[in-house]
Amino acid sequence: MPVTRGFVGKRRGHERRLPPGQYDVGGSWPVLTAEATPRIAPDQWSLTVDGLVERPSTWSWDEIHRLPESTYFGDIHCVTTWSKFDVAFKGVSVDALLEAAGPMPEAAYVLAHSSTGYTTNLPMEDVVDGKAWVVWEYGGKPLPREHGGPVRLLVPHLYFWKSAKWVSRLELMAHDRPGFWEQNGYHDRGDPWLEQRYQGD
Ligand SMILES: Nc1nc2c(c(=O)[nH]1)N[C@H]1C(S)=C(S)[C@@H](COP(=O)(O)O)O[C@H]1N2
Ligand SMILES: [Mo]
Repeated sequence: MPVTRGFVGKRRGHERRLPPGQYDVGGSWPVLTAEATPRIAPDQWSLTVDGLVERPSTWSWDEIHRLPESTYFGDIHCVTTWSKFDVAFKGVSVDALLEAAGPMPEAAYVLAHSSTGYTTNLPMEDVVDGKAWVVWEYGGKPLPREHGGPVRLLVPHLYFWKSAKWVSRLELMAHDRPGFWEQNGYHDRGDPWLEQRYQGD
């Protein structure tokens, strides 16, 4: 029956897009913050890439805007089970920052720091080759403060707790060091397709 086949095909497409245990949150964008939302003026903001790099580097708001612009259009997935389809972010790729800073061969992990004290850890493989961004625009508008504005990290292929809001530093390290949620029971890597929500998943 062609009609049944079409229906099944559509459902399969949707399921392919939604990682296991997730639902489509639709038009809203929930705010999830474990701390008070800071007010950071763009001219007070800066981002440093240091640790195991040849050239420790810091960019001001103006300086980071001079790097080649890069965009993400796609989906995001929160460990609290909402997923949001077709979001558009603009900023720079983490690759561009690393190219300037020159990671040393021993650099195997990154600890992303927020100016609020929040941290989250990532293997280098998860932030290179066009998989991670530092972003300041959402849907063509400045990134809202409650969502990490002026600038947040964006690692959309992992659960959203890896996308540190109000990002201020990327520290390259030889050894893995758990961040805030990873110390509090969340999975070390957080791949939504493997449902890596909590330690032991
Ligand atoms: N600095 C900082 N970044 C953070 C958090 C936080 O509490 N502080 N929460 C994380 C978590 S658990 C999630 S799910 C996402 C939520 O991002 P949103 O509020 O923009 O949806 O931000 C992540 N980044
Ligand atoms: Mo979260």
